[in-house]
Amino acid sequence: MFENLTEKLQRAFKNLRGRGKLTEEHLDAALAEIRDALLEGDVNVGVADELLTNIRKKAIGSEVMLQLSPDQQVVKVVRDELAALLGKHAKPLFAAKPPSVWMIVGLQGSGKTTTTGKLAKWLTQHGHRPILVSTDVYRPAAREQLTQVAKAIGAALWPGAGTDKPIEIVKGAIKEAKLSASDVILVDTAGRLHIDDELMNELSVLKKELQPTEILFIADAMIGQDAVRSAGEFHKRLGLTGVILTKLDGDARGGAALSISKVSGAPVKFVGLGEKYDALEGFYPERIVSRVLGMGDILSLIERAEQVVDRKAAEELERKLRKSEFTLEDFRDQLRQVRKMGPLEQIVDMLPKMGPLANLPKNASVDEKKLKQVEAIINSMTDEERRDHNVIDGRRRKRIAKGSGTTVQDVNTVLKQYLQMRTMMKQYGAMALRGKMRGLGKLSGLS
Ligand SMILES: Nc1nc2c(ncn2[C@@H]2O[C@H](COP(=O)(O)OP(=O)(O)OP(=O)(O)O)[C@@H](O)[C@H]2O)c(=O)[nH]1
Ligand SMILES: [Mg+2]
Repeated sequence: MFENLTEKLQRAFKNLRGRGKLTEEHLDAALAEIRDALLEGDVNVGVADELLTNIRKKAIGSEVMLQLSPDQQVVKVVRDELAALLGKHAKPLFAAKPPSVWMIVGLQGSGKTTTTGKLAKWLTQHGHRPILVSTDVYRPAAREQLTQVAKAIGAALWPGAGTDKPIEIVKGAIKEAKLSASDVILVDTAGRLHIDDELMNELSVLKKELQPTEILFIADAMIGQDAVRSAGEFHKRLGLTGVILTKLDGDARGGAALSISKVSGAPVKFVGLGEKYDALEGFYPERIVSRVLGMGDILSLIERAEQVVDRKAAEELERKLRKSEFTLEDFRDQLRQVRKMGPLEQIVDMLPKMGPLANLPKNASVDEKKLKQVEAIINSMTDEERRDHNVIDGRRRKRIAKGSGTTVQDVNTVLKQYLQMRTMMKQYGAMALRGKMRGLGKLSGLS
């Protein structure tokens, strides 16, 4: 559903790749592209601009995450801000004492009746006993339509025969629910515009009498920003508990999904992705964000980096680098951090083979055993040796080799790599990760 947006965003990120450092100029160029992508994706202008302001602030103000390159850093900030925009996953609400009443409201043709069927199916699958009732007394055959829906999914239905007063119909359904131990009453309503006072008033009265736990606005994603606006109007008038976006299967832009909860003030609870009754999904912001960014691999890399990065240690390392105090001890800490990120093969696979990592062989085999060996060699040194490699003469090298079960040649290789890494990291200054990643590449060449 976000195909176009995803493609454009990826282009914007790509232009940041291979840059040594994130400058404001590059960032602004990327942000302009991101803005275009959002607007073309039919994201509400106000929402898009607020999002960009936040992204800019965070991208510039953020401490450099050592594990991430400039484009990955921007992806991370965009991901965080999109997640903040969409909020937390909102669960459907049930009454402490059943039956719960869920009112289904919205514009004409938005998918209310179909969604009522989908919800009944979802509830049944989650151990509930729903009963359906239609209060659409205006459109001929509307109630018959819901009867057919109930039949198709094998759900209970209250026909409400003998009256055409919505409130009477629902009261009958509540009685029936108590008799038949149904725990959720799904109230389908007639489509209406928020400016239709009489019909809006009908909903207010229903709300007052029924005390529903859910008033769900059914929004047709295909009408984009119009759906967003009417959700806001309904919310003002009725106090919605949630929004269900339908027809997302037919919407390649997805802007409504990104703006509707922010603009309307009501959380999206479900999305409809087709005409069938099982085409309903809970709305999970983090999944949506992953879909929008379409970068599963990089996102999981970012998550792993976040898990292991010890910010304090990173800052300390930066300070040392600036002062060229990077010792063998630090070298070992770096190795440990890299190893904490998980099986190295996986990490290397996730990295874009561009920029500083372009030199990594395609199927870089990073040998965990070799890394362990490096660590063993450094472990066999004395504190003094780890702090100042200059004291490690021939005799000491022999001792270290013996202590770590390696050869003098292995010890020499580690010292050489350490010195190379130190030089390189000095050159890159604060961009410590690059050094680390290169160190990684170099280590892979150990075997
Ligand atoms: N592709 C797709 N079509 C949907 C979805 N939800 C509903 N529809 C279709 O939208 C049309 C209108 O659906 P209804 O459920 O009758 O809409 P409604 O809001 O009850 O309409 P009124 O009662 O007349 O206001 C039907 O053709 C549905 O099959 C969806 O998620 N995806
Ligand atoms: Mg209907």
